[in-house]
Amino acid sequence: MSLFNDPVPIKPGMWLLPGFASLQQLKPDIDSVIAQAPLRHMQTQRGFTMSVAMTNCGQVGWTSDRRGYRYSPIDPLSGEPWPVMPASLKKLAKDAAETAGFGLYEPDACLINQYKPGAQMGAHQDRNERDFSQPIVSVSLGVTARFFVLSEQKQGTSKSVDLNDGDVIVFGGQARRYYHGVRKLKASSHPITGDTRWNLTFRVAQ
Ligand SMILES: O=C(O)CCC(=O)C(=O)O
Ligand SMILES: [Mn+2]
Repeated sequence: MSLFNDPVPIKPGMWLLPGFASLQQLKPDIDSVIAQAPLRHMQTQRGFTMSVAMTNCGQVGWTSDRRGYRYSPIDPLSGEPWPVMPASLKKLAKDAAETAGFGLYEPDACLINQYKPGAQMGAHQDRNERDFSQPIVSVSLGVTARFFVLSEQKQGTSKSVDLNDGDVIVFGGQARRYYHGVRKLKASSHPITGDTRWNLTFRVAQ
């Protein structure tokens, strides 16, 4: 492993792995997941439509509708199981977790987020998973976005990090319940993804 990929601490339990992921390697497998389970803008319980378009692969997928957030083994759009998590994606998540000091990571869910200019994700905790001892691995591809993190409280001063193509964040331990989100994506262009940012969020959900 090169020095370039040495983890950079963001907060206790939260690590940035600069340039750890390769868009060229992952994009065909992301496209294949999307061909099987199309991106969609989910509804929240309160009736808002999310600005980020999402889909999933893995044994379970994260979904939201007027009944709330949950993991489901079935894609509600198709009534079929979510696409299998491609080996390339799973390997990347396992390698990233290990590099950040979390060994034996076996994610069963990968949420794929697509951000177009203006899309954002408000401050939230990832808390629909059963086992909080397992970290989250979050991969950024394409256009740069500003990620922010708070603490276990939703208020207070946030710390911001610009996430560039290939950057990976791993958060576990005390950071596992930290509130985090993504600021409104600025209009910008990436040679491969155009105006788009992709994020892959791996979890051990069940
Ligand atoms: O897009 C990102 O960088 C964060 C995504 C996220 O926090 C989530 O999907 O829960
Ligand atoms: Mn999250």
